[in-house]
Amino acid sequence: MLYSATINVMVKAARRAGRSLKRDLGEIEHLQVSLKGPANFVSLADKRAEEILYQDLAKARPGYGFIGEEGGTREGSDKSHTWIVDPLDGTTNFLHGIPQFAISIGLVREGTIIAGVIYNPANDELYIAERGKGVFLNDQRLRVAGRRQLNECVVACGLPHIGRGDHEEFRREMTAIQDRVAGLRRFGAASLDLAFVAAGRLDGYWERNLQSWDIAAGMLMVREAGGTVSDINTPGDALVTGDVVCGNEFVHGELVKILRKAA
Ligand code: 2AM
Ligand code: CA
Ligand code: CA
Ligand code: CA
Repeated sequence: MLYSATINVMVKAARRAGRSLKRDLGEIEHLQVSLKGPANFVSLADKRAEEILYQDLAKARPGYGFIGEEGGTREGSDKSHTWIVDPLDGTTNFLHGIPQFAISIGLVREGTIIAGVIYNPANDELYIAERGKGVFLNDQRLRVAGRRQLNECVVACGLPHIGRGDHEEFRREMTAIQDRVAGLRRFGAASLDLAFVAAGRLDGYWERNLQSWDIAAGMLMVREAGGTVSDINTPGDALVTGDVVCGNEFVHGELVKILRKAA
């Protein structure tokens, strides 16, 4: 695959941050783990990875804005381009040595996600998407799964975190979906859940109360794989609301129906 210069910048940054995460993996006693809020852990691993991503991305595209989970928003002179970065998505998994975590980099131009890179350094899986050009996993083009029987589908979700979201509503949604699908999963890294839908590993996925850095890159990947992604309650933009549901067109439609009824 021949990728654009921008994708090459993103991939290089993701791989360098990935090496940092791999060095820190299993070194929990040296990582100064703390809580930002209820059940929201942050560690030196998150901060080191974000600093690498900021350094590399800002150096290559000096004017672009930068939104990172740990460093907040840094304005740029170019008001139309913004990086949206999660340096470590799945911190809880990472701190427990569970190899389901990733670096997620999205690039937004005038409100539209135009490029995304998600990299899991634990298994060296690298997902690359560019608007209108498709999505690739380690250079293999991806396509969402084609299943049209919900009872054959494997669907993932995210659980509401302590102190956030409507836990009763989630239990109603989960029960309603569980009754209709072949399998329900909860992996704990939103970016990879979306990438798995793009890869056809998962038939669908929903989660509420996410942040733009969790989903910017992954949402583009689902779309570029031919899937549908939207807000749960309205046809609106999940990047803004943080309530995301996706799958192939059929699965997405079925999940939306069940979730709205259960809410
Ligand atoms: P993180 O690891 O970058 O924080 C899993 O449901 C998703 O929610 C992950 O993408 C995770 O991203 C995020 N997450 C984990 N704990 C959270 C919390 N307490 N509040 C909000 N988001 C959280
Ligand atoms: Ca976090
Ligand atoms: Ca995250
Ligand atoms: Ca994070």
